[in-house]
Amino acid sequence: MPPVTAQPYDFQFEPAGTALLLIDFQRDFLEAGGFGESLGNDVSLLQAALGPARAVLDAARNAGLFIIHTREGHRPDLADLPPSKWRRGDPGMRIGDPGKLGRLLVRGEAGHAIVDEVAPRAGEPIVDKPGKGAFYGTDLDALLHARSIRSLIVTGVTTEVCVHTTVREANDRGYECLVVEDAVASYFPEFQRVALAMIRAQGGIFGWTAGSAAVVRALAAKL
Ligand code: TIU
Repeated sequence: MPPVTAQPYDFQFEPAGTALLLIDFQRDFLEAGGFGESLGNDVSLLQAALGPARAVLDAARNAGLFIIHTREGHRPDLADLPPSKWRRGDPGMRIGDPGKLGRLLVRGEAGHAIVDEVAPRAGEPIVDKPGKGAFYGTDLDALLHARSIRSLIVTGVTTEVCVHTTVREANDRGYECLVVEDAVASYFPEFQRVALAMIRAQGGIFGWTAGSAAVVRALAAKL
């Protein structure tokens, strides 16, 4: 089985024990008028991750990997929203306030949906998460345990927030994480660079990183 050519060294994985995570590819983060823009960000920077993420998603589907999508968002009554999270950002555009894509970061609103390019298919679980990490307050660990998953290939937005938090949570739970460099994106180019460097530094302190082409090549070789 060929490994993925990765940093700090090759990433070994078995398809049956590996899941692809697509983190928070939601309109709220990628499109104008959503939560990401309400925080003052240029959301167009995140679009670059969609093509590579789609390529990895197609290859993972072909290879039969377990595929899990996540969405960050809150209950319509905001009962699961800590006041500390609500208070951040522009006081005129807080979580739950109406925006061009519906109420910001609220489940069921237009902005909460995953963008068409990487939309889930039937049979691919969607994990709704109230926090930045995909393990906090969710059944993600149970979904992975039920399939004896030990390795995660990780894509999504944003690199230094929800991707990083999730990879750190996964690493402490014993999962081996490969972050796909061009299938994750940040609103801040310098954070993108440094966040990826932080994962693979110190002999892979949180995991591995590799480009989407290398991941697609390894997945195709396993067919
Ligand atoms: N603000 C920011 O960069 N990200 C988030 O708030 N959530 C995710 O990363 N999904």
